[in-house]
Amino acid sequence: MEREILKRLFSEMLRIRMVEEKIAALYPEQEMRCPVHLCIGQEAIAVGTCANLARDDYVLSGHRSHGHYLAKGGDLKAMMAELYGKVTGCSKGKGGSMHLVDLSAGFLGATPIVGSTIPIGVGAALGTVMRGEGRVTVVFFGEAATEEGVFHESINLAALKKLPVVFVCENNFYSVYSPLAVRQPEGRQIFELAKGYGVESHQADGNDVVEVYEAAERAVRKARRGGGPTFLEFKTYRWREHCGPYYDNDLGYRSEAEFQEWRQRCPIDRMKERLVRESLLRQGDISEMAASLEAEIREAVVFAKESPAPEEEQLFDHICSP
Ligand SMILES: Cc1ncc(C[n+]2csc(CCOP(=O)(O)OP(=O)(O)O)c2C)c(N)n1
Ligand SMILES: [Mg+2]
Repeated sequence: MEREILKRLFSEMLRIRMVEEKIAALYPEQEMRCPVHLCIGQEAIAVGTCANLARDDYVLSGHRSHGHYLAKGGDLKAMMAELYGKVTGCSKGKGGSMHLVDLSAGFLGATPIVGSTIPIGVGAALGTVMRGEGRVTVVFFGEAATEEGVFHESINLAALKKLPVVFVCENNFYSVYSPLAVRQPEGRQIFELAKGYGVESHQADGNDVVEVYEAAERAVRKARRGGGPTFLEFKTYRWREHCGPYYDNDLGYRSEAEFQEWRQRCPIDRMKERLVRESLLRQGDISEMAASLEAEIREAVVFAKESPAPEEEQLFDHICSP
């Protein structure tokens, strides 16, 4: 793999991690009033996948969308302003963390209704084919979305019409506090579900950004040449609480030992070790990278905090389409 791509994958993961750590640090100030679902620990999936996409390809996401939005090239300042409910936010301050959108970056949107963007992604992909545009559409969702009927209807249509869609399932084993054991039959491999629809399907390590990149590369290339959809299941782990800035292993729905095991498999640390070992980056380069990201993030927070809230008379604008 080219050195520049490896470095880019690392710096983009680090950027998402630092943005979310900043959100977590500032959240207790109570100035961000929307719920936040952090993807800390899961960054490799967003980055490794989106690194294969062109700016005008499409991405859709769900409630845990900061990483997908940023990896697709969504505007950081507009995202931070959205979290602060400001008029300069990407949803004009009315959507919050779970309604990110940046059409200029091909990020068609994120919504909190689990599974709801899967049919929208498939419909968008159908549109691109009907218009002969050659774009690829990626839909990111958690493993719980595969328990919904809409997932099955959507993947069926994508298979039938050979649509250029890549379904990216982030299997972090939990839906809020419910482990897979109480939701799906023992022994099921989620990626096998897609095979039942005749869709090519693979499972890979979601904490290894190179593995993600290579799996996504094949899927995107296949979609682009008219070969139809692919389903990718990436195993990973959410580090923090389901919703909010804190850790919640003390609640007892998962064990501290399980968390620590995944903590050791941090996608960013693993990539950093590789880059240093292969002399692609020195510790000094990484510190410089972090300093420049810190400055960018600080600027975005200042922009968000200093931006005005929407005016009262704008309250009902942009709430639903005309
Ligand atoms: C249709 C629907 N049902 C339930 C919820 C409540 N809910 C929000 S996030 C979530 C967990 C989803 O788990 P998963 O898809 O695995 O994503 P993760 O949170 O693990 O990233 C649930 C049940 C919802 N938002 N939408
Ligand atoms: Mg999950």
